[in-house]
Amino acid sequence: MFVDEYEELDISPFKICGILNSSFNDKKVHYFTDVGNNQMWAAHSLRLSLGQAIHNSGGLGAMGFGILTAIGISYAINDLVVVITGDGGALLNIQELDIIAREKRSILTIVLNNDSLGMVRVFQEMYFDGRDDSTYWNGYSSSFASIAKAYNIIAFTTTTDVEL
Ligand SMILES: Cc1ncc(C[n+]2csc(CCOP(=O)(O)OP(=O)(O)O)c2C)c(N)n1
Ligand SMILES: [Mg+2]
Repeated sequence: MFVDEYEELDISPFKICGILNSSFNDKKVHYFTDVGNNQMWAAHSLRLSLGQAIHNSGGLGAMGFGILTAIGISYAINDLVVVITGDGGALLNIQELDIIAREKRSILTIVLNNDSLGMVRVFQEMYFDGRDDSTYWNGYSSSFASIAKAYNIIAFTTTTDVEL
């Protein structure tokens, strides 16, 4: 069992990973994360079973890694491909959704949108008296689901684990 640090929320990274764990328990899955809190949450709470693996950019910390690496690996394997990325990392290579669409790659991409460059914001809270310069603002002008739909990808936004 893992401890859900955000138990009070209707949806949390821990709940999402819990749903992935139970939905894909007996399936071969390659998970990909980006960089930031999304990477840490996935590492904490994905429980890999036989035939499952998780990939990230490790110490390189290359934001934007998740979606495009998943596309590349999807050509090499026949297993399920699931990306867990942050909003910041997703935006660095959002144009790759066009490759997913036109090459008809079957890739489940989950954007954990906390409207924030979360990991750096946390450092600013810890070491810079909460001066969250450039890491937190009042949300985006667009929605990730709308961007994905513009690329003809099936997409939705959810704020509850029940709906997910
Ligand atoms: C190309 C690049 N730019 C900046 C950073 C520094 N950095 C590390 S984590 C992070 C925040 C990532 O934000 P987001 O993708 O929304 O993930 P979250 O931490 O919110 O889950 C940043 C800016 C980096 N690792 N790589
Ligand atoms: Mg974020």
